Amino acid sequence: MATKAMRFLMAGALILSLAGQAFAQNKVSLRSADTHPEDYPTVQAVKAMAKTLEEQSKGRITMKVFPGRQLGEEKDTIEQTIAGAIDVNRVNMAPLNSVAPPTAIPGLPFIFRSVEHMHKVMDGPIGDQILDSLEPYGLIGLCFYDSGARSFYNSKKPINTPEDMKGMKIRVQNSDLFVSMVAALGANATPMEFGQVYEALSTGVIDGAENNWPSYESTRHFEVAKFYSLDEHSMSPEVLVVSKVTWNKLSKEDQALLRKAARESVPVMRKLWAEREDKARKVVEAAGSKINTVNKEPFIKAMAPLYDKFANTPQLKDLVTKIQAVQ
Ligand code: BDP
Repeated sequence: MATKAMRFLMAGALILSLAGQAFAQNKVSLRSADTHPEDYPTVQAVKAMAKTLEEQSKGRITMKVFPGRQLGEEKDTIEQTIAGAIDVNRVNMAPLNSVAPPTAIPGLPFIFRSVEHMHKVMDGPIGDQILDSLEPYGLIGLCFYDSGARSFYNSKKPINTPEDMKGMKIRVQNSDLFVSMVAALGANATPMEFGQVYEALSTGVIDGAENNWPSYESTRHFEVAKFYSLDEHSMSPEVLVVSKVTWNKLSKEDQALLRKAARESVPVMRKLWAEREDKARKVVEAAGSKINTVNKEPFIKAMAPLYDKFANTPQLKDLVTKIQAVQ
């Protein structure tokens, strides 16, 4: 027979263990994927977010960032994020175009007049509408990060007009929009994962690709494709998403914390991005890249039909009109 004192102690132990379990259940540890290397602005921004999360939750929420494709190429990590095997993912919008059509709209050629225009649109209700468009497909959009403007680069010659691109094999992201952009210029689009581009350029499987300054530099593509032609055809931004499977396991409070920490990482990213664009440009110039500016008019004209092709519902057309109207 247990004595009164023993029963008291046992009840106390039970309460402590239940409280411990509740605390343990509240612990959240997240895994986040990124294709870029450790020192890239997107990776550093998500790390800043992880720090904020840890501080604001008093160590209860942790997030480990896996850079450099450790969790796979973007196509695979997107699938895994939708399935709930990866919690958080920083990707470009392009590979999400086939998942959620509204994500293609900010990537449309020359839709933004400037970086300021892009910030104003993506920071406001239109940006929120695009983030929300991911939810039916199993992803919760948290925030956008800068990605500058994407331009063509190749191993053959400077591109001054679309005619210069005739017959060139150009790598694009896994996105019909990007395939169509390159096709509209008379070149052959080759969708390929980011991690395969260096080798494909150096072996001549492709003649060129397209990206912003920091990616052209960080991948060292400039070593094997030295002509960088600043047509700046797309400003398809980066986006940070959470798996809906993970999201549904979080309390309302933790969901709010994640949203807040992500938003707070945006100005951090923008500062790092501006610095990195400058640095990347200097690195590739010093390494002998041949950079030329182009008259954008013939590019704008050649790619104009893509607006009807990709903004092909009243809702998507409205999105285009609203973006263009933002002053
Ligand atoms: C970079 C994006 C990255 C993409 C890559 C690409 O930051 O998310 O994977 O382009 O071209 O600018 O695949």
